[in-house]
Amino acid sequence: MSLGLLRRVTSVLPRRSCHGPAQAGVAGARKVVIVGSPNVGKSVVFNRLTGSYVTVSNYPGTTVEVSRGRGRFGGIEVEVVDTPGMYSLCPITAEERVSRALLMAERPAAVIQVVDAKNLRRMLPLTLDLLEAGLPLILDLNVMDEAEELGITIDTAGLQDELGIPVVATVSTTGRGVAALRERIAEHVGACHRG
Ligand SMILES: Nc1nc2c(ncn2[C@@H]2O[C@H](COP(=O)(O)OP(=O)(O)OP(=O)(O)O)[C@@H](O)[C@H]2O)c(=O)[nH]1
Ligand SMILES: [Mg+2]
Repeated sequence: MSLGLLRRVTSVLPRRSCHGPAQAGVAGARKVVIVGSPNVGKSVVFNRLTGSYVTVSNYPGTTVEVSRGRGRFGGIEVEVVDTPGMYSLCPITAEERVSRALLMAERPAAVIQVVDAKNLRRMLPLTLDLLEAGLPLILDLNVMDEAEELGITIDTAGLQDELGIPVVATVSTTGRGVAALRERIAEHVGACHRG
């Protein structure tokens, strides 16, 4: 997908807000929801963002497991949710249905889409789906170590401008870039807190 096309698409997107899609919310802590295709490092990112107390439970009515932990961003405590892998917001698998339901029901203050930086082009359609849904998105270009080994360079600032959302590069296994990711999350959670 060309950046020009991305610009045209994003220019007509609804304004993103943590008060977001008009779905029923869950009372209590603010939420940060981690989404993305299978096997891109979502759970490693989740572990980096949360403390040691994590609960794993089946999503109601399914056998799909969802992990929840607590994290503190900019002094505000939030619940962080690790979702099963999804390719699209139009669900086909039970895992995708659960991930979509979580996104729509929990009114997240921030949604982190973790992508494998080696396969960015394949993962951007989900980015556009998430933006079109009006979700407060942060794009995490993960597995940057392997992308760099392959000689792949990504214009992170350019992508950020085109998409109009924060874009960070991480190597979640070593923790590289995670501080920047935490800062972007703090901005979203803080804005939601004030708004
Ligand atoms: N080299 C490298 N490997 C990574 C990085 N992040 C995650 N991995 C590896 O990628 C594999 C998948 O990581 P997970 O966190 O389980 O991925 P996931 O997205 O949660 O996978 P599903 O829950 O199955 O969709 C593991 O072997 C991780 O160690 C990274 O930044 N660099
Ligand atoms: Mg996982």
